[in-house]
Amino acid sequence: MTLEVERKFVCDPEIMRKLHDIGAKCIGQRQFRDLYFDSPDFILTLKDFWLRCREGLWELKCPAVSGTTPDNDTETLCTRYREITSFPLIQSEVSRIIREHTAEGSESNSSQKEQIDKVAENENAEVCSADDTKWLNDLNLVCFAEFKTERCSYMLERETGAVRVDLDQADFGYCVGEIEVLVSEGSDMNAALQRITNIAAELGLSCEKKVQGKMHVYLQKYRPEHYAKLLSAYIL
Ligand code: V4E
Repeated sequence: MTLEVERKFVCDPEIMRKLHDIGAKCIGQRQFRDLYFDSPDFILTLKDFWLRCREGLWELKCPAVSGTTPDNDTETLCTRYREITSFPLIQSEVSRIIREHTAEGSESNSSQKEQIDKVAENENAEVCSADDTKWLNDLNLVCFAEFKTERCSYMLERETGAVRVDLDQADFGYCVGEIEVLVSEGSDMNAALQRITNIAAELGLSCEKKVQGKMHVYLQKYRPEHYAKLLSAYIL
């Protein structure tokens, strides 16, 4: 399983020149549309799970167990998530979370529970395609965020490994940069964090507060109730 470790940063007007100066190679520019899904009472995101469909490809970002309490700037400024991209795995993981939540309360009736179980057991696997919405309906999942991003991606090759930098411009008027390293679960996390810190230093980024992601700004702007719930649960 892959872990995505990343640090977001504020893009200043000089960022492209700085990337060029430190030897970053532009590896492409693309535009994509993201749709994010959750239950109407935010079961997934309140547990820090992010279910997304990007141009027909599904992904579930799950909180990675850090094992340590953030005690330095690197830890605090970086996020890490486990990424699941296999559609059947996403379905079973999402239905497990919803089922567990349902078992804790008594909100669902028996037919809803049956539908959740069907998705969990993946009975629909053969008929599900990326744009199939039946499984979303069965789990009572709705789209809570939809936006387009224009992304310029760069790659930096260092002795310790490659580091990716993405510059994102969202269609609701927010720009953000990300320094990102992908690591396999169980590999040296401190080394990954150090690679990110080194690139941040090369780019002259100061040790500032954690920078808001696109979702943070989107929810604040368009979904204030959802945003408030996540803030009070310390998810954002
Ligand atoms: C994990 C997460 C969300 C899902 C989107 O993640 P993000 O990496 O911000 O988006 P994007 O478009 O860069 O995805 P990629 O192309 O890298 O797959 S939305 C909110 N979160 C949680 C979160 C958080 N709590 N704090 C920060 C700084 N970022 C994300």
